[in-house]
Amino acid sequence: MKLYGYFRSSATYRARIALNLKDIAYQTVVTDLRAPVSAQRAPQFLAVNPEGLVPVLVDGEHTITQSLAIIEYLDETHPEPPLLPRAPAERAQVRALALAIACDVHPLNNQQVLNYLRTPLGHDDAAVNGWYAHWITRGFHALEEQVRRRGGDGRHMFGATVTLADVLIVPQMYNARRFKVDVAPYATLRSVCAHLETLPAFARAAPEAQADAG
Ligand SMILES: N[C@@H](CCC(=O)N[C@@H](CS)C(=O)NCC(=O)O)C(=O)O
Repeated sequence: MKLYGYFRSSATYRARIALNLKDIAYQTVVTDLRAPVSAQRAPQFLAVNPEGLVPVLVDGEHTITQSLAIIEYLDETHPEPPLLPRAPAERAQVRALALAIACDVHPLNNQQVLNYLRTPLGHDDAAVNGWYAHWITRGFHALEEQVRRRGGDGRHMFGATVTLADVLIVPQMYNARRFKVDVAPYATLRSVCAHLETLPAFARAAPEAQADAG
């Protein structure tokens, strides 16, 4: 398999974690998102994904965009270890935690949105950083409450094994720290991430462990 991605892209980080959890060998196609390279807007990349976003997974004749679609594809084609519980109500709970990150936090803070706030909307770095922190804080506040109420094991977002929700929280926590958002109030989320980051599948997927890190 081939994964188009960038070391610091948190959506790519999710896909790397899932590939590692499933013990699937893959080759990275480095897609440097930084200006002036902006490889995601090059015609060769747009031919692969017209959205101009990473990650993209290529598995034989299949080209799959969107990190959640990629992760569910991997979970369906490589069922062990499962990333979703068996019971429908529990699957829904795990998906809800993951979607709270993937739909309600991350899209507001991705690079193209931050760039648009700067140009053409004219916001300065302080305003853009405030925007970034606002959406993470809102999302983390709700997630902390949901995970805490459920009285989990303090090592996972849901239950006592790694799920899709865990695959999503670690890259989002990385983003929060990278942008110096105060994560002190989210003791449960921090404890979950501290445990998950020690697992080899997560550690090998970390941005600083990638060949293109720098
Ligand atoms: N919903 C998409 C989001 C993908 C996304 O936002 N990717 C970012 C990196 S984390 C990207 O490619 N940004 C390039 C840009 O904004 O120009 C997914 O989950 O795959």
